[in-house]
Amino acid sequence: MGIEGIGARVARKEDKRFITGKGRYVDDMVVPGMKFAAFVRSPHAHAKINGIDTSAAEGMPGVIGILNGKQISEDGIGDLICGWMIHSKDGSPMNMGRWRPLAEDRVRYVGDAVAVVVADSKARARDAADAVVVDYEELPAVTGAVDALKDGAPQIHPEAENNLIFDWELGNGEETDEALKNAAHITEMKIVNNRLIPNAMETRAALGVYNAAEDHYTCWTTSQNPHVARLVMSAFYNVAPENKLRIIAPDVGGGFGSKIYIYPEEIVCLWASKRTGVPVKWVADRTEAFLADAHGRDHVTTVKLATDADHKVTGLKVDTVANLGAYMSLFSSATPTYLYASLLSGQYAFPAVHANVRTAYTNTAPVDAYRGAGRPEATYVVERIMETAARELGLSPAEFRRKNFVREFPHQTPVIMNYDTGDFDASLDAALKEADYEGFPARKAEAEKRGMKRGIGMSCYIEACGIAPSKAVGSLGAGVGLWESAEVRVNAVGTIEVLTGSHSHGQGHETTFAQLVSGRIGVPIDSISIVHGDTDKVQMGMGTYGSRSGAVGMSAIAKALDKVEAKAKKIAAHQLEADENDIVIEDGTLKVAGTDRSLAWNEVTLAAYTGHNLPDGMEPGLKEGAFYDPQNFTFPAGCYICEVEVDPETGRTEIIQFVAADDFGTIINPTIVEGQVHGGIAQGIGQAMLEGCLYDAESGQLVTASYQDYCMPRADDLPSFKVSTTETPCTSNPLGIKGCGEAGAIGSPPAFMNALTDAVGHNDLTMPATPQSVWAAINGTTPD
Ligand code: MCN
Repeated sequence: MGIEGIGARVARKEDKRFITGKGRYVDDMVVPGMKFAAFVRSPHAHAKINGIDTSAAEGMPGVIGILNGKQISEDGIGDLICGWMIHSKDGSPMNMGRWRPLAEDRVRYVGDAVAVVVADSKARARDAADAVVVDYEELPAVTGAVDALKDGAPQIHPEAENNLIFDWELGNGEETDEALKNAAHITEMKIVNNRLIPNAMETRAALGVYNAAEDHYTCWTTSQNPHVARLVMSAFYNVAPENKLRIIAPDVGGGFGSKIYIYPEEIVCLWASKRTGVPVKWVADRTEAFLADAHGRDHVTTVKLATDADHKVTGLKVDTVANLGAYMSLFSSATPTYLYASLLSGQYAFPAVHANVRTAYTNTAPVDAYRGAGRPEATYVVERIMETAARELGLSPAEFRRKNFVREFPHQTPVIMNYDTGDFDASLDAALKEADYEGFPARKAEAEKRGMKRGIGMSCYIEACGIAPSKAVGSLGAGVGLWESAEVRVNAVGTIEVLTGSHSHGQGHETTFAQLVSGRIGVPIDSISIVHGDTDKVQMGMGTYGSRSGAVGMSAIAKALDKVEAKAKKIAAHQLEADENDIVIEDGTLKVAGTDRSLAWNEVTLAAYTGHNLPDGMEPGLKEGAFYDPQNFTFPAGCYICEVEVDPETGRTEIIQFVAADDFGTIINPTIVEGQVHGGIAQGIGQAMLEGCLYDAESGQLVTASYQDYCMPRADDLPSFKVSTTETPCTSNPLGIKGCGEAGAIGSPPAFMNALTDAVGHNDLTMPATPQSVWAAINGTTPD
């Protein structure tokens, strides 16, 4: 591959190893003497542990050790915590219950880990884990957040009375109430955002190795942010001191948020390695993934939208109950608060917005960020009610939205966010044109003749990526700042290694990050290596989530490149006897502007290391690092239009077309961006049409614990998406990038549901809108 800069459609460099089966995942790692872990997990949603009998299991073939919660406590391993402190509106801190890596006296959800067996094979470890007898005393369970907050609900943690974690608010409450009082029209809805299970292709895995000779720990793990894992395991969980702990996240087969957190299993594998004296590997099977990966969404919301006589929105009032599951996962408190309520203003100049959010413990798996993390939930609320209000007012949904768009930037919303740029008319216009919105009535009439119900719906989403700035998010309760680090190491021969704190697990960083460097220096893309995912190679980083790696990770690289280029120019100027300000870097050469005097890039890099002919006082070498702390979020936005046809005989919905017009600011690689949008839309349609995580309300059993019951979207559920982009560069990072990794999953569910409700002619449908529920909605019955 040659020189490929920003904007080039470069094929993903990393795909060669992925599609030829050469990726190296945690399960591919083999170390001498390695043994295998299997977890003993609770079959009950809520129970007291009266005792654990390991006698039968201990004698089974191949068993090396069986370890439990008492032992992990004895060794001083700390509680798992949520790192984002939220205060309730009365000023009190959130009520965080204790989460032990192995439950000691009580289990709180089906799948809660109680003990671990280490044996010489995976199968033997599993057999012995099945032979461990735990004496449980069952307790009543509650799985829904609304029920959990009712008087008399089973108490899950002594620290959280009535299971309430916090009762929090954001926005201008009085103005919103006033707007509702004076409204010409009020639209009101109850909205459920269904619970989802992440389902990354590679399940979670960990390989913990304690080296007693060096008193050193290594953990290979499926992490989106190995450095945060090291920091948290060291500073908070007391697993190992940071200087003696190496975390490696090699190739990771997708995460979608579910691999941000530090789960009990990686802690236990490291600790068990020290306890048993052997390296310990664990790879989740798919059932464990369903049971114990952090789930997503699960909000119940009532929302009111006030409009005046001129059809301008005057206020939005939102009341949400969010299910956080049995324990507070690492970022769980941020998702239903600052990542959710702060986007309830949407693309609109709403003068007043107020959100009240109550979060509850339930006897279900922990809930945390899942592709979009709060932003799909907010967009679903805003875009469902905007469409519904337009219908109630007899207006075109497009024109009602247009009437309320923000057009002046920067725009301060009533819910914290300050939108730097955007052009919402441009994406709406592009989507309307591509979807042939005007031609829809004719298509509907034609479908009716065939006995089919046709509907069209849209969503104009905005989201916030690259949480920033560190100082502000710190004051809002975040335990860490969300900057990023980079180091650009230029070799003597001119090839370049870029070390980054971002972590690629499907997003194509090895390609896009290299494009930035290739374009700036003029070095072939194959001469640039991206190094990530290993705390011994890259000192520190904040990792990948919140669609931040382009805007924040690449900006750190750009900052380091500035320093590299400045030094290279000084060297060239010295050798060419010119002023450093006259040197330009173009196509792999350093030229004196306006002359024919130049040096090749590799002549300069060689000079940097031979060190014979450098400016006086200059240190040899060419290697620079930078930390980049963004000053604002980026605000990608767009318009999605979905058109569906429903067969009233069967309730089956077919998506006839799906149009996406997105604004991601400057685009580094259009092919990668389109891939991100495609994947996101597929995930969003999965949520809207097919996927729903269900717990049995009485027993607390996970009913959807396999692919027989949990339906993921497949190719034949989806049309060929029509995607395009408009470009208003972001003003808060040097590259003008806005994040693209989550947009599809954020914008698509409301577009689909707006189309479907348009087709069936009423709003009584919730996600997932399965054929059964659509049929029932058409025929006026309630689905079971
Ligand atoms: N990019 C670009 N131009 C832009 C913006 C981004 O070319 N204007 C490129 C970036 O350089 C990067 C990719 O697009 O190669 C995604 O960038 P970005 O939007 O910054 O997102 P991140 O790299 O930070 O990835 C995180 C994001 C999130 S939050 C989830 S969830 C998600 C997603 O990425 N999980 C994924 N996409 C995923 N894709 C795969 N295959 N697997 C996952 O687990």
